[in-house]
Amino acid sequence: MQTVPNHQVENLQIEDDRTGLSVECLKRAFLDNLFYVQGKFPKIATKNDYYMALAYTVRDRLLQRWINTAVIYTERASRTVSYLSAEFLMGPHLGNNLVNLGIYDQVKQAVSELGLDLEDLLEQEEEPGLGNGGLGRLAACYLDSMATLEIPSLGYGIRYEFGIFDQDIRDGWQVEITDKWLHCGNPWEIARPEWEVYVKLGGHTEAYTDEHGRYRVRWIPYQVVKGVPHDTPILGYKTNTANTLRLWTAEAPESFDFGAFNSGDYLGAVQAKMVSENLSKVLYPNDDSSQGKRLRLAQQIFFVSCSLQDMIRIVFRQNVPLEKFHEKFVVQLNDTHPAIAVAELMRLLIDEHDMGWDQAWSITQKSLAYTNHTLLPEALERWPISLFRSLLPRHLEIIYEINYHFLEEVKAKFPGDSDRLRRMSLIDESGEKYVRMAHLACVGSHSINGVAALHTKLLQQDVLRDFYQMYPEKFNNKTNGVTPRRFMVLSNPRLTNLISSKIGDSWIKHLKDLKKLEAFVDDPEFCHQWRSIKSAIKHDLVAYIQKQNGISVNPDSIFDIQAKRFHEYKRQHLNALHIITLYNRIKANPDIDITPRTFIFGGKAAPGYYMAKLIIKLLNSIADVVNNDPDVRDRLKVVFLKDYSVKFAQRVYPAADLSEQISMAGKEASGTGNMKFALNGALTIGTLDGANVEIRDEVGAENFFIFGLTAPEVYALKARGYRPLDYYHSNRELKAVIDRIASGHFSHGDTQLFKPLLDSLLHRDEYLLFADYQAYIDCQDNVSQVYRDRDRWTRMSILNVARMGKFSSDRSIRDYCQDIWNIQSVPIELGECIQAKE
Ligand code: 475
Repeated sequence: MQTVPNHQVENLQIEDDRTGLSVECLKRAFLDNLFYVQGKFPKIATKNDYYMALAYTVRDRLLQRWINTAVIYTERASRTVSYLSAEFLMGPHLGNNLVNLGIYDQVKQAVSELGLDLEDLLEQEEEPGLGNGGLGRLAACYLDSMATLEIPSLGYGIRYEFGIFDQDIRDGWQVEITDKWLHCGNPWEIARPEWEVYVKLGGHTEAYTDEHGRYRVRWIPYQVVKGVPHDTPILGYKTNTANTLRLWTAEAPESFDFGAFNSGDYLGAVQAKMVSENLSKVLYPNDDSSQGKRLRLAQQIFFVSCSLQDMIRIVFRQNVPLEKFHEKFVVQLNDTHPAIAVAELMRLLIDEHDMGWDQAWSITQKSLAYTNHTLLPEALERWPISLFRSLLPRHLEIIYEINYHFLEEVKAKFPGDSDRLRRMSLIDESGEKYVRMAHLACVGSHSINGVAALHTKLLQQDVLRDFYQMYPEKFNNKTNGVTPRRFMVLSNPRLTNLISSKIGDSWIKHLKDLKKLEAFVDDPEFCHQWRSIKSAIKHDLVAYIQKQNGISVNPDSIFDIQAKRFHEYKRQHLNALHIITLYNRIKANPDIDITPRTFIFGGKAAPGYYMAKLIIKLLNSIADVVNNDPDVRDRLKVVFLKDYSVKFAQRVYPAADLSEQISMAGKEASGTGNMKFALNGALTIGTLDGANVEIRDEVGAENFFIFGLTAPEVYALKARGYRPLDYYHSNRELKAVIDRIASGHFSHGDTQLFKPLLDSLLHRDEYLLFADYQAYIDCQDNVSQVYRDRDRWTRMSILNVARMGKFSSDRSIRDYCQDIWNIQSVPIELGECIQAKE
């Protein structure tokens, strides 16, 4: 569709009621939106109507910035980061936009003068759960930081109709419920049907000779799907920059099945429509595993092709020659989920835009950069060749050709090393043939990065070792970060205000400024305030737990929290072994002096991951027994908070005393929850894994509870031959814990229920719980001791926060900009373009 220049429209003044920030103006605008957009008046309005009216009021204020930003980027054809991710775990938009617009307090007052409560309205928002965990949330933090740093950027992904499932707990087991996040409408997005694109799937290819006598390939697809972009503005913190998150929905093209319609096969045509729409129907709920499902590959090519075609459209619209695609865009691949971009960009340039192979390859490599997020072998994506060919016949041909050139390069660099060729090939030919997506991403990108120093080192030494030897210059580390806007300013206003009252508020944009807090660590008044705030927040969580779980919790106990996806490598069950150890000590000696603790868990398990679900059942079973045993006398409480989400996380991080980061060393790529907890003043008990290593380096070993085997020790132990039974037989407390579970004590006498879990520990223990058990218990005993010295604990807490500056996602993004993206900020002035140009 053409845009029509219209000077009358250009000269329109944007009305004040859509931009004004005074309380009076906000009230007027709110009522106006309630009436004209939501079609309600106060007498019959529901809470959701009020939420929607407020959301539209806030969106109006974003639009002015959004349009200004788009105009300036277009006029200047600014270099742009394109962040391709199958997941964006954005969390609720309303509160975050209020913070970033700087109008939280005005809006609170405005709605309160209308007899409403802002917290109530915030609670009303259904969050877009378009991600599983760390990887999706990281993408969201990065969008926030790019906007805040005024970096032109587009997030590209899928607008799943159903995001990550809602979790219920029934009889202690996880039950999955579909997430209908769109059922009340989504006020934050604007559909852009005028920028729809088409994606081909299936069918076959044909070679032909074009009018210049060149060899060409034509792809005759079996199916064509339409992608429609839905845009959400991403506002920076106190800047005018509003970037775009562009999510694609899949639809059937109107024309495609006319054949079927006309032949009277109405249901067949509708069927084809449903098949198309399936592509953006549901988020795959697996975190850290890949199952090689056809629909998943179709989702990947769908959003990658839509996004690359969209970028090419933008290149043309801005009069940039296609040969300069890589100067206009740098495309960051968030794991291998979008790695098909390597073949798709080649295909678009060669087949659709007549470019030669060498030039297309050079542009592709210069444009793409790849971030790896996992060290788990089962998470490395591979697609069976037969499946790949049936869905993407042309891409397979292109991949074969890339592979041919690539293996020639390897041969030239390492002559006579056929084993290396086999290991590095883009095609795994050891048994059934597979396409290896990580290899494709490595070959097709100019940058390969891990997400924490240790992770990058392990990639270089182990998982991607051959590629490191081949292309050492491509490898770099970009330690993850989190946005302090959502995870401090919005979620922890009390601590935010205390900090800002002492050191000003520059830290919100320059997190390293938190360092200034160190000057107050010996100020008793400040320490007292610090402690009262933590206590007040804990009281709030106590009330919530009472309401949600009907469990009364002692607010003076240690709030010991593990909140993350359930996975054996993350070892929630090691935490369980500690709980039972303390329980056993109480049972053996009911008068024992134990520092009271509340163990809080939150997190989902992949629906098909039986062991993870059994661990959830175990925790809930322990909770039932421990919380109701009169001997325990409220010294221990175990709480499983169901349906962990971003909204929920914001409530949990500020209340934590102790953050559990206890993965087996060498498995957690980085972790980002570890950063959010520490930023909110929790102390960490953790292994030397992922970013824990760097957090400890920053906050100081004396302010961090470290335990367990290091990554090299893990490898060494496994190489020696690990025998978990030896630990069981030689460690009295460990044996008692295992025996207690095996006896049916937590399962109403059922000795079979947890047997699969116990068998796996006793006979394999892949994640070395038994090897780390004693070190963990000793470290926890030390935590309990230290907690009794409240002044010391508070001091450690303050120093943790003061020294967390490195872990802002702003720092991560600055590093990406400098080392990978080669991009500068583009500040946005308000009013210079869409307001009257006389
Ligand atoms: C790491 N998700 C964390 C975080 O870098 C790290 C995998 C397959 C399919 C769908 N989702 C996934 C992940 O691999 C993932 O979330 N990885 C996590 O990325 C951000 O902090 O250590 O486990």
